[in-house]
Amino acid sequence: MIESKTIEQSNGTGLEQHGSNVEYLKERLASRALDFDGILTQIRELQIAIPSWALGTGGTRFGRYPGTGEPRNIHEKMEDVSVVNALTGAARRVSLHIPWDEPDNIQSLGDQADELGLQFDAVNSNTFQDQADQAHSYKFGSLSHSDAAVREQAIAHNLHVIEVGEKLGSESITIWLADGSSFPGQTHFRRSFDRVLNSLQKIYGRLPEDWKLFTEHKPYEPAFYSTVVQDWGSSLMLAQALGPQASCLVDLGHHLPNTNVEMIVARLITAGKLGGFHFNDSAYGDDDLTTGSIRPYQLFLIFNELVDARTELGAGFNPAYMLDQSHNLKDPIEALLQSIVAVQNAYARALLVDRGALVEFQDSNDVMMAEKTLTEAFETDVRSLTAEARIQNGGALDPIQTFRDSSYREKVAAARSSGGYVPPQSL
Ligand code: AFD
Ligand code: MN
Ligand code: MN
Repeated sequence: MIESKTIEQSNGTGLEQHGSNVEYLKERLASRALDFDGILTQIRELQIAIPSWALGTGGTRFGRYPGTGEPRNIHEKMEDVSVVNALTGAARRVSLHIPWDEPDNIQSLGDQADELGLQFDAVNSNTFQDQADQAHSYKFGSLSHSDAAVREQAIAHNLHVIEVGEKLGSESITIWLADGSSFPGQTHFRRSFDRVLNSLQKIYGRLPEDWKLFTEHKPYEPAFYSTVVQDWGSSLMLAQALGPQASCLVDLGHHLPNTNVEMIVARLITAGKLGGFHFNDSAYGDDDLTTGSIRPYQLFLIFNELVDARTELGAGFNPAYMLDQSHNLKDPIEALLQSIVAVQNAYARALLVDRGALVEFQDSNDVMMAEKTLTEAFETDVRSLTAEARIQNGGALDPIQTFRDSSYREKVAAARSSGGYVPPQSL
């Protein structure tokens, strides 16, 4: 069982019911020639990184309504991540945003991570905001800027982010650029793109040997007319030009409405350039809503591509998973727990797809049965399967309820309002 100093695990009376649910599902899966234990192991191995910026209450450009007991610094955020990990057994890694969560003391952050059983995932650079001490503004771009001095500053920032990550044991950097234009004529499309590639080449040239570099595309916002890394095609061009350590990161919210994201995933797999995901959900744009809250079927179809690719490509096919959400209304810890469960459920369902049958139906053009092969898996109630994976990983049967029962938020609210970082032992 994962130890958290602040969460008491009480899977309680629900366990008995859970046991019979598991037995029932086992029988059902056996009748479909599916191996419950093998699938369970795969779900237990799924890890989803938590970004440091997801622990505080998010906001919109219209306002922010902070909750009580929000973490005030990276140490308190680490403590919150350890709670998410304790309840799910699936969130061992933290993705740092620099400079928002740049540690004053890298050593003490590393020590805290060790103590909490956490590790560091991709580091994220930020050239979409000006920082107090910087010489040049990013108002008109960063890695694509027309002025070489601004580009150099943005390159130096990315190199610094890599340096911080190296000290903490990260092995990848994710670069999302706000660079773009809001009016026709504002920028030269081809030259801007060339400048981004050129700048990225300088960063890539200094990338540690065992590191990966992910480029994240996004169609609009904050630039409203064009963005330099607008779509997966642009991202793929960059990754291909950079080299083998570069690949594309798919943020589910970074597509225009009705885009077939699962097909993009398949294309990037074919190109050998699918680096990872930022999971979230959206109805319109980069809404950063809870994963699986709007289009659970799409999430399943994405995992269907991933499971299919893994079946063919083996363990070497290993994209990075992270939640990139903004929690405006929900308690951030609860929203993260909900998202992890949603990802686990989508993955579990994808593991149930009868791949042999699917290929046969596809090849014989039996549209109905091919589609039914997917819906059969999607409509299976896998909740007891993913709950079992969590329990076996030391987590909770019902993470949100267990979190509420623990009164963690109330406890930290008291400690956090009293000022200073309060180590968890004293809660
Ligand atoms: C952006 C991107 C990117 C970035 C994050 C920062 O998705 O992942 O790091 O949000 O808030 O929209
Ligand atoms: Mn993202
Ligand atoms: Mn985003």
